Amino acid sequence: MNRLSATAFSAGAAVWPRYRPEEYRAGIVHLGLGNFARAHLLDYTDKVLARRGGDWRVIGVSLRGTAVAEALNPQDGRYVLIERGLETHARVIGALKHVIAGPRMASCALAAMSRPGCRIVSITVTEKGYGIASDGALDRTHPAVAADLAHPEAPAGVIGLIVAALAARRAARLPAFTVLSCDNLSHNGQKLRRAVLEFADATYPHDLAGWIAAHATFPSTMVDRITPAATRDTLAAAQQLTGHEDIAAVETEPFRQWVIEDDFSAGRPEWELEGALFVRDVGPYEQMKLRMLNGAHSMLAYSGQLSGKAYVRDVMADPAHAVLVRRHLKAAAATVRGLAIDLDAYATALAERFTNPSIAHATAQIAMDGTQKLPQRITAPAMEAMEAGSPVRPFAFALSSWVAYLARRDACGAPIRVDDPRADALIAAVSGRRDAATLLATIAAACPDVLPEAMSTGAFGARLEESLDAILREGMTAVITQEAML
Ligand code: CS2
Repeated sequence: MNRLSATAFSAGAAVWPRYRPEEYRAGIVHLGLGNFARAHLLDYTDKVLARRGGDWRVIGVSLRGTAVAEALNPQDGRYVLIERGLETHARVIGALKHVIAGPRMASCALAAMSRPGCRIVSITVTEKGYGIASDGALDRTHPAVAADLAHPEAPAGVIGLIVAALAARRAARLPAFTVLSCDNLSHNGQKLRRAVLEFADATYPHDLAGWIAAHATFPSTMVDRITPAATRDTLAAAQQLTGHEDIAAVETEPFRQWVIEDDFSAGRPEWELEGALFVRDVGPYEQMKLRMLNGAHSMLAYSGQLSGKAYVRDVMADPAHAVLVRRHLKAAAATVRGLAIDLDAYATALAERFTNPSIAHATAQIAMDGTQKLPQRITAPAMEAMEAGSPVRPFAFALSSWVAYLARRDACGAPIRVDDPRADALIAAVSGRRDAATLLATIAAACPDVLPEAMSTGAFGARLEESLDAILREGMTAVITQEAML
């Protein structure tokens, strides 16, 4: 069977580009071309190109491995996006121009970002990919940041690349691009700006930081689309839907949302034509989404993993567990301020999205990188709920589920390695310690940004210990049933 490409004849049930992608040049360099970017930024951009045209195609960058380039470049950047809801819809995306991928390609990425046509550098590298500490400062111990600080002329990390590209643009008298972070960090643009300026200050003379501060913009964004990792089934479906082999196909849900601060230094596609919402302050939207959707996700991922549920939909199929999801959504909603949105309706819609039987979203995938995710998803709302006197039990349950997940043992009684950039510290904290009080104390000492003193002591600390103790003694399934009956 032939591979999908720019010259492939349209076949199958998929919708093929209704414009000629090759007529347009690239205007966006996207760092971190994973499934999410392919289901979100590229989907919006592709639809706007089909309506309006413009030099806004996307050059994708993925410096971790060459697989993305090997999949997409022979396909001329084409891939099929499969939306799975009550019905299945598939569209061949034409907005991706080509991909620069692999650890040795950082200089090519830098060249693409330094070209006159690059007007936006957008980013989805996940929370851990930046090198930004939870307080928003540059994390100089982050491996990519440390390497780029030592060799700022040959960067390979996000912040180093942005600074070097902006330095090259300034030297060439080119305008600065907009830096558009699309990851689930709170105040993503604002934090990235601070870290970029700190890096520029430490590495480049002649006040590059001042030039960046004056000319580049860093709008914050809230992004949303549940996009599981592609599987063999995805590729089989892609083949059936397009009549071609596509090894870069992505599956996603029908829902999508994008809220963006309208602050672009060098223009932007009219994403609002496709439903993106441009606002002055993304803060409240981002609180709503991070605390409700992502917070509930993290809770159900750890408790799901510990009660034998491989997918989010399996959690929702267990009535008691689904009660805990709704309880979490309600407690999180109580901490969201400043939005004229019906949060009950938003919570109901989230529970429906989690239930989607056609989306196989692995709880193991969401459980990854807890130390990077929990501060904005659970810790921040829990602290605010404590101060406001609103319900905190759901937050305590989420955190005790995480600690119990970290403390899992294999058949030989050894701790199971977790996927987290701070895995070493976490494993050291849980090894040999089996009672709830000691586990909580060691985790709090290792991760004060997840479990600050105010939460590991006092009334919240006592609730946390009681909850963890119950999970360790009675097992997660029993605790879910008990909690749901309260
Ligand atoms: C999930 C998110 O993996 C995770 O941690 O919570 O990727 C989530 O699916 C997206 O943010 C949805 O927009």
